[in-house]
Amino acid sequence: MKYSDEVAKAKGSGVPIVALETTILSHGMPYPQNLETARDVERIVRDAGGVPATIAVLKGEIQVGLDAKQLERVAFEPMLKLGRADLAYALAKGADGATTVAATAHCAAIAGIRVFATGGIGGVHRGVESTMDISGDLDTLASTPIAVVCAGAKAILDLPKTLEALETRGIPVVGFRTSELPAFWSRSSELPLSLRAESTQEIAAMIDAQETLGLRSAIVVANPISPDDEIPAQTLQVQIDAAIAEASAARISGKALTPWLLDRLFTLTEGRTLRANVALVRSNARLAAEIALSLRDRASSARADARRNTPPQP
Ligand code: PSU
Ligand code: MN
Repeated sequence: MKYSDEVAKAKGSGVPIVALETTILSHGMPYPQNLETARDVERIVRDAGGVPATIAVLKGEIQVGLDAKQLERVAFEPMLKLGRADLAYALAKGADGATTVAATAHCAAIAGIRVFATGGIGGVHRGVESTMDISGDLDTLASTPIAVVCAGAKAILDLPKTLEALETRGIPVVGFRTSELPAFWSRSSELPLSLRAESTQEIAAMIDAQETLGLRSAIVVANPISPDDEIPAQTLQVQIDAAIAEASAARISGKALTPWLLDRLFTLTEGRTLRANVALVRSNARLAAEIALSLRDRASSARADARRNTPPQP
């Protein structure tokens, strides 16, 4: 594992760090919009007072934080799509790979990073009855202590089953100022969430409590896309159905399915889904940085309390 200079320094000085994934760049968006988005999202985290740790595997080494050259490489060069199951292979082979939510969460947690921003997590695919296609993100999040800020799960998935699968795995899904699971490009899925937070302080308290309780699962923070950027669910429904039918007719499956559907929707909507995707990732990065700052504030006030309560040594 290698840290960028910026991340290494932040680790030493307690500056809040936000992990960022790279599959969304290399397999989820076309070039050059992916590179612009990556740079933008990193700047948003820095402007909020945090340090971005964009994660990828380069020449068989896990890079936590990428320099400008490395970021360009991830956006431009062909990369493997690395889930958690593929990490060891990429390391052994000395390969290049972009990390999914699962692999990024795992690497970030090992690096001691507690907050991670992405677009949408993977979940249960439609037609799971015949394909058994359930994203590895779900099982990883069940056993990886990190807060994942996302705009819910992609609407190309079976969202009711995804929510059930999260519940079964003991992964809390907390709506940020919403009582509904957001549907990625759309604010609403009409699926109720029972957990809701109004502030980043509440979420930070939840992250600390989860740790104190010895619970090893992630916390999914569901942050709806802003009303200005959303594509209403009904508008997209026809195109999503068409894209899924085409994918199935073309026998697209496995790792290729999610990137294929995202790319097809980009074409079918004449770029609207990509614009919404970029907007929601930016918004998630901002919220993640604010949560990381709230966590740091809790830690410093806990230290101040401890000092006050410790009698001076004779
Ligand atoms: N969210 C996006 N775009 C993406 C993804 C998520 O906005 O490309 C990626 C993430 O890396 C996620 C992966 O982990 O899709 C899930 O892929 P699969 O369904 O094959 O598990
Ligand atoms: Mn899959």
